[in-house]
Amino acid sequence: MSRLITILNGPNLNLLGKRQPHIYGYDTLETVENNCRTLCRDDFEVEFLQSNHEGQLVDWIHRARETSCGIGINAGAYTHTSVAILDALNAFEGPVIEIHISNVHKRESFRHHSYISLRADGAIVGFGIEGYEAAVRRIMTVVEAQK
Ligand code: CA2
Repeated sequence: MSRLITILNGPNLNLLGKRQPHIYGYDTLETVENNCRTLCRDDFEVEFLQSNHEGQLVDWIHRARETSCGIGINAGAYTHTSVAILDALNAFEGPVIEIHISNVHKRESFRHHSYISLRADGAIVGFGIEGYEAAVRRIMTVVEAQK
């Protein structure tokens, strides 16, 4: 069984730590990636990806069908718009955990609906960047239980 966990990040998350720290904090995506890798130690591997393009995220989800045991996804604004990402996730068989750094339910109403949630096995919102480690931890637990 694969021991690779795919963490996907959608549009604008490359700006993490560089803009709007009052919403998203001061840590960069590189720090988040390092935190996830540290958590996995030698037990699992992490591939940590970011794209501003919907189709690229879809392609990575397709690839994960062959390579990965679980997906953590912060689809950014595509969370609220993308049936294409939902369809791709529906074709992935392992655990899918949805991540949002901010508490989307406390924000504008257009952020309250998530297409990703129609597929996700769990969701973490409003825990800041700690949500990524929680997602990785959950995927490791689910995958270990399947052995
Ligand atoms: O809270 C989250 O993680 C979001 O997925 C972030 C998205 C937003 O559209 C979702 O509604 C909630 C936005 C990501 C933009 O990230 C930035 C980070 C720093 C500076 C500017 C944008």
